[in-house]
Amino acid sequence: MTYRQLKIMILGPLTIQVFGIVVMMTGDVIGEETVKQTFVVQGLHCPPCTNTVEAALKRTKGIEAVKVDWRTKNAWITFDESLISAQQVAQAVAVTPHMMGRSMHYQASLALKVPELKDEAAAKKAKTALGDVPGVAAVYAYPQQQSLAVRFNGTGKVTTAELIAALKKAGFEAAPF
Ligand SMILES: [Cu+2]
Repeated sequence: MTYRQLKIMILGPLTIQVFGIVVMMTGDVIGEETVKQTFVVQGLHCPPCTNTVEAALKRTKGIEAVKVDWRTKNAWITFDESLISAQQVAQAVAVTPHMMGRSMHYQASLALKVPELKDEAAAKKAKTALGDVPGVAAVYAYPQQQSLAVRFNGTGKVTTAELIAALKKAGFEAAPF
């Protein structure tokens, strides 16, 4: 056996082991449940408000990227749902101090795409299905855009997957917007 072969024999398993530890250590950070979702933000009073909300969310554990768009009032947020749920993301927006002072508040609703949401009857059915999920405060349906927005209350950890499952039970296929 040459020295080279010996080195491979010893270092091979060692490398795998070290790599295994690295994977274990970074598992929390990388996560397997990273999702990018659209929230509709209310309370944006002027363009700098988008920076206020972005800065607060960037400091929040589990949120990896965020872009708040002044024109559409949409926030595109990338987060790891094994660390922070959609409801908790909305809560993080709600507790962000408003740049105009305490009389104003930011609020975020999760947008979902529901292709079968074509008329008022379907909208009513979908709203009822989601309204029954604890943690959901209100549901707004937009049949023309085949989408809906979910507003959460202050306590709970409802995930997007749970909302999609509740819609599926009611006969709707839904996906993050
Ligand atoms: Cu502002």
